[in-house]
Amino acid sequence: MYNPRPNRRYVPSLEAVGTLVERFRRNLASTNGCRRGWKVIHRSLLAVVCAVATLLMISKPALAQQSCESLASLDIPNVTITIAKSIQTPPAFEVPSTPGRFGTRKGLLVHVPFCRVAGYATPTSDSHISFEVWLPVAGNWSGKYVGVGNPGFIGSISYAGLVRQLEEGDATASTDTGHSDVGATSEAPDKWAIGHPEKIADWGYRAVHETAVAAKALIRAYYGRPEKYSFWSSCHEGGNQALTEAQKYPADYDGIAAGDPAYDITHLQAVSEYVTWVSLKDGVKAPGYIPPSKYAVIHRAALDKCDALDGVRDGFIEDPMLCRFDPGTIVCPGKQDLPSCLTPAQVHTARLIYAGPKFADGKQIYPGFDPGSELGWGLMAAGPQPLSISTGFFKTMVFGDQNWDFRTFDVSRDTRLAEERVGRYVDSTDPNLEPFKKHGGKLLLYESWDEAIIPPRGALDYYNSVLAKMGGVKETTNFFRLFMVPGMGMCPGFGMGDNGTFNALKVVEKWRETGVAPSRIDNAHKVNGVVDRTHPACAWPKVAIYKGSGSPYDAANFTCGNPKW
Ligand SMILES: [Ca+2]
Repeated sequence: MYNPRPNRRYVPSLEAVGTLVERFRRNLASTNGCRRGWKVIHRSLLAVVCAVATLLMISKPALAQQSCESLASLDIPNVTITIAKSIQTPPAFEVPSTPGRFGTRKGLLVHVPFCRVAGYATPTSDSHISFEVWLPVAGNWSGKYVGVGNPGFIGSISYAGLVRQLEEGDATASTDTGHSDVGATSEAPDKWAIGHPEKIADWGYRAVHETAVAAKALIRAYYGRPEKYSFWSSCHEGGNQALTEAQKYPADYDGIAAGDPAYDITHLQAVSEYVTWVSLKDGVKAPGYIPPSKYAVIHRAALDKCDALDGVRDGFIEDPMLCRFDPGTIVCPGKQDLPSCLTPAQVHTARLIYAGPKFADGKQIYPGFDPGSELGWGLMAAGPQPLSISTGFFKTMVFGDQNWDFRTFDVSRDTRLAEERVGRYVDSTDPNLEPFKKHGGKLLLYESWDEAIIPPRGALDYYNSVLAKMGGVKETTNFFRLFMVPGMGMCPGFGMGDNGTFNALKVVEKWRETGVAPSRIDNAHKVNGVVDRTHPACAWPKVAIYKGSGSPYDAANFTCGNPKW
């Protein structure tokens, strides 16, 4: 078994080597300096000096490998290490269970030996960003660092993600994003944010970056060399963290997969709250309330209208943006309220969900939901309680009042308030990805057309804004690609109601490591663990096109092409 030992007696420290290199740099400036010096100093002596200096400048010096326990005293600015401990297996290591909505269940096991480091970062006086960095023993290390993301306003470390990556052989890290949501409830989920703008900023963009910085310092110290590549793959808020990193900290990651990103937080929370408000503001007995039993009725009608538009009736609407479905076509006859149709008031509610919210001046705040999404409306619209995520956002981050009543929501006015009060902390909408591109980064953005909380067109909006900023398709698709995924559920393959095999991390790793951009990602859909269909996702704007024969439930019978419909 590998047993890392400090070996500092025989290897100069990084600081010492750096000082030596810097001294040569200053004295000689460059190899041009060597050539000039050639004329005035003894040739053989200077040749040796120049050769040594050049070697030192072009080759990264090997660092000493430090023991796991010695990482406790590693000096990282604004970081305190609280645990640095070698975990030997077997027996399997049981991850400490943690309470909270997103806490860790008992019985989560790690089967491989590793160095467990825990600590916290304090970039501001109000910050306390807890993190854990897990380092496989050197013989098991893939050479990669993979950051683990957080869904929602999560205030706990994602141990399940750490276990997954560690057992893949990756050095990995997760943060609680600077707050704990232990004790939070659906009614008052995010009280940590009230009166703490710096904690909102930590959640909004800083915690993931601080964690990446600490993780990389620990990696360099433990293995004696930096990671070969760093990757990020996560979904929902983790997808927003992905886009935030690409925009604000382009050197943190070499490859980033952003899934169903909670893009443009203030406007996204506005559309979620809007849907919950239009559905539930008058209670579940109001005429406009759509009982969840009718979602399937609306979904069936949408499929009847639009499934075949893409050339094959297979249960998927390949491009919902071309679907002109009006729920008014299934209005009940007379004034009846039957299970198989909608009342006029319910038609009105459904139309608002499809349309999405607008500012008072008519400008769209965020896109609405597309035809085909109906089976997922329950999270926002079933009630009787409003959606806790967006209601919690307005209660605490915008109004600072846990008693704020969602029925008073005014989407235009309150979205402006959200922009004004927290937009600078939480919104990452910068289309300029030039620094990330120059870093050599690859960005895979994927979005499920089935999203039940995040309108899928938000991802398209961001993609199109980057296309415009970066100079078009050619200049963008060599480092940034979008995949719109039909019919595979939210965050396909990401373990959230996981019923697919979409592995975005593997795709972006391959892209970064081989330089070959993905143009098609085949997915398998499972029922009770058994694959019942496969289907391709294509690099936007291409879509899956049925070849005209064979099973429509087999990806082999589709090509990626430009829509002909
Ligand atoms: Ca279809």
